[in-house]
Amino acid sequence: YTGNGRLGTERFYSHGEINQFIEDLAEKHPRRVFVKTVGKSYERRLMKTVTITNGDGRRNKNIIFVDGGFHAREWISPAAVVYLIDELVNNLADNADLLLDYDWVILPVVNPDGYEYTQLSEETRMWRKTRKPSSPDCIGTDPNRNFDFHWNEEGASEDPCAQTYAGSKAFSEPEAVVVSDLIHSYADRGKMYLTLHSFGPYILYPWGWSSDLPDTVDDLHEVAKAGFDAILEATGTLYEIGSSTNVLYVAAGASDDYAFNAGFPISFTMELPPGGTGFDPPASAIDDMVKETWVGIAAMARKVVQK
Ligand code: ING
Ligand code: ZN
Repeated sequence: YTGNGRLGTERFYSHGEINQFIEDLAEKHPRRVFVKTVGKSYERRLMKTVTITNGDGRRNKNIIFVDGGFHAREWISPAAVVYLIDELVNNLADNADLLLDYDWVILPVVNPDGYEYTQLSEETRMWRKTRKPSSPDCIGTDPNRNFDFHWNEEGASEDPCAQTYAGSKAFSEPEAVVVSDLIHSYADRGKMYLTLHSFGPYILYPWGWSSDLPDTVDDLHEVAKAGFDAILEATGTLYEIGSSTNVLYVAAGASDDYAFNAGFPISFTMELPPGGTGFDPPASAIDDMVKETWVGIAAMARKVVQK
């Protein structure tokens, strides 16, 4: 990475490189791009958000919040977030409508300790959880089971060695607290929460904690369908849409349920398509995958801003 505020799609980047990328963008576009350190991971990595605006200086616009990298091995997620940042900042001409009444707040890597751990070796490549010891014998909590909404009721494990360990209590993980604090600080003007995972392809909406559907399921479905249609037309990839529980499995304590309950009227987990053995698409697949993902996200955001 050359430090010029552009990150290509030819390889996966480290958490440090992604942080440097957003810092460089803020330096290059001081009226449009703002970086804030919002917390630290268990291993003390700095967690930074980048806020992207159109530079008109208007305050308190609506918010679209996007995060990636909850799960360590899902590398395509931070890659898609990096591409989204690049599009919004460096292609304002095509995306002006998405920034007119909206600012975008983005946390590219929620679980940087896990993400860095999976980059160490072949043996650690499939790590999912955080890296804080969970018992004398095991490490890590599933950050997407650690949120304080119906925490640990269904589809989470109480075994500290399990992949879906919910944690010793809700918000036992500093990384989940960082996301929760952001959700609350933007809830009053937050219009869409979007968290990128792999692998699907699915666009999932609440609830994950129960098979019940929210009262506003038609609104959720309409926005998801806009992403589905745009991706199908662009590449032919067929996403599946529905509530997490009904499409996938019941899982309480996930971030999308939490954001939705906190006031974000649209809240999705987008699970990008598989690659390689599932979680490990080769670097040569990044470019097509992140462009396809952006087509879907832009279409969903367009539906939201037009409402
Ligand atoms: N899948 C998500 C998981 O955390 C999910 C699916 C999201 C379930 C939201 C419930 C609510 O298990 C992956 N691949 O991480
Ligand atoms: Zn995941």
